[in-house]
Amino acid sequence: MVGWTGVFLQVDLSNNKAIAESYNAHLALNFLGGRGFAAKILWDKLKPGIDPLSPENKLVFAAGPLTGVGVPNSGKFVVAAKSPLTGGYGDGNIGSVAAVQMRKAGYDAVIIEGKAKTPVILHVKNKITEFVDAKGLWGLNSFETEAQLKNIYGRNAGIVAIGPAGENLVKFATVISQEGRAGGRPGMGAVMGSKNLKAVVFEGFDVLPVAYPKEMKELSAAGYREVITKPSYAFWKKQGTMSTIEWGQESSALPVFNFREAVFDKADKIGGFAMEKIKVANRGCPQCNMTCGNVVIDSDRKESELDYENVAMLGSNIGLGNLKQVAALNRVADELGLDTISLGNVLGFAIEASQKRLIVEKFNWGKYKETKDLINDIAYRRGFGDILAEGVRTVAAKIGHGASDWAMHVKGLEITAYDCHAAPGMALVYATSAVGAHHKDAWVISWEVKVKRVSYTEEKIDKIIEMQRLRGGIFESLTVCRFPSTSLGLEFECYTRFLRAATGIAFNWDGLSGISDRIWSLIRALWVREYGSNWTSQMDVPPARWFKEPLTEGPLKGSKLDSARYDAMLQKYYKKRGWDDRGIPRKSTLKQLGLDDVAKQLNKCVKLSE
Ligand code: PTT
Ligand code: SF4
Repeated sequence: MVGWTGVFLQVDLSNNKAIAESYNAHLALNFLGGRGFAAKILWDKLKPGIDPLSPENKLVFAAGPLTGVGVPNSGKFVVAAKSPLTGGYGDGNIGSVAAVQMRKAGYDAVIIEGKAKTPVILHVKNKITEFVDAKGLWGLNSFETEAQLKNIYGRNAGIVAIGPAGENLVKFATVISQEGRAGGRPGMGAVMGSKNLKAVVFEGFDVLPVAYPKEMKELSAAGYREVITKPSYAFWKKQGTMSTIEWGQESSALPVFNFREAVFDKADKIGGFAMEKIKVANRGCPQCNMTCGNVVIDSDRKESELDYENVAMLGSNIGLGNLKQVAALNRVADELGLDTISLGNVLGFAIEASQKRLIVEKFNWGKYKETKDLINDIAYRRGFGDILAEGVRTVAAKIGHGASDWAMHVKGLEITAYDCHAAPGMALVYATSAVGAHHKDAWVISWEVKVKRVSYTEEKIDKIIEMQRLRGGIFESLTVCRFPSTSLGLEFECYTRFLRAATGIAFNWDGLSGISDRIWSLIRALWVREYGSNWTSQMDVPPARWFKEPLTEGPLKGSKLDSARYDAMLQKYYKKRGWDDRGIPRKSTLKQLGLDDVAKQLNKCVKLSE
């Protein structure tokens, strides 16, 4: 087997044990890497029904056959576990030198279980794994932690760390690297914290073996060259994802006032062009010449790295129209290790609840200082912040009075920054994403606004499935950044050529989509195994707000989703996926995907349809 290291590192923090374990080619060929490996590992090794914050949960860092071999934008890996926020499968994709170094240390994945007695750093240096005392680092923010670890292990060490939010088990704490890379929205930082694991440091010195080294070098060089020649490259380098603010405003798709509206009167103040005026540098993942992280100087005169999601969720969604202040909130979230998307949601929810006088605390739209204080309260679990740290699903259930209607989440994971009052396709994307509401698997909305926007057509469902195959399955498992392909138009065939040079195997679209479908249904099986008889098709329905409360502003004023048409679209989606009317994979589908054992096991939790 060439192209994969063929080895996982199994770590038990309770007993300070680390064992390298070989895996077979069957696993690589059927699950590829990254998300595919994470899902298979969790299916095989995770005991169903465990508390996600208990030592029994498994935290998986998994890379793919293209990670670190020189392919453009391939310095990424997946971090996965059972999510404390959703109770189902959780993962995120993070760009970091750590991804490259983990592979060079000889591992395609590291699987961490147990709980250290006192805070530790896991240090993986080729074949040697150390458990290093981290008492002196516990309590530091993620930037300080990484800086101290770089002083010890050197500038080339790959580091992923948590901040105080992860230590305090905030359910949407994320994992941070390189002062602005963040991954694992569904609480992967809290899972690290629950294990007393402050950081993982990777150092690797192996040359990664590939099947055709010369071809790989040439293809990679050509890939980098091609990216630069793409027509939108120059603009991308200026704005990265930030131009989506202007697009969102024009398209009535911005999240505004807790997703109540979709246009923001101060959009131009927080958009891509406003950002350009305060931008000082580009930053990014390793092995990338697109470097989409926009570094700006914030209102605290510190550097902050901006992407669309951060700005929309900490800007328009909470009514804040001052970009430097938005950047300062973003910087604080990075330091504390809070996911900015879920954070923007809980903040918006808290402000709305306060305005509706459902809580005694006083919060207001667009107030920088009080919002910053509340963010700190969430990370340190003080006062009302302690309740918000549980995520909007739980807070809404506590508050009652119909608050669940405007708690903007799917399956407990807060919605990312696209309003769907007038975008049924995107609503279906959120509802059926692998981890809860996330756009990563299928950003269909930019296509949707161009084609019969407020329609519930079969064409939309097909487009979503095609996108989920490419992004949610293939790119997440390879593991490479999707932006060269989805934002600049690098052809899909490049990836089959990279894969052949890495592994010697001639994968094509059909083969790769088959793998992707296998991973997709396996992840669904993981969810169903956790929820058992509580699983219903209601799990795949977006928040009631979009169905009940039409937009009151902007060109699409009056728009809202239609419940009956949405349900019909969802059922058609299930059918195309080979799932039954509850959204559970059929026995025949699992068998056809080579998941016979999964079918047998799952049938013990819920009766599977034939
Ligand atoms: C991702 C989610 C996103 S998606 C953003 S901005 W985006 C937010 N970024 C955060 C941040 O920053 N700080 C913070 N404290 N929390 C944050 N939460 C949010 O996390 C990121 C890029 C981006 S920027 C996107 S779309 C693409 N996502 C990819 C993906 O998912 N898969 C893939 N194969 N390639 C991708 N390329 C792009 O990567 P989650 P990163 Mg992230 C400051 O992890 O959990 O999936 O949430 O990885 O290295 O930071 O790159 O407009
Ligand atoms: Fe990372 Fe952005 Fe480059 Fe993708 S385009 S690899 S997210 S820096």
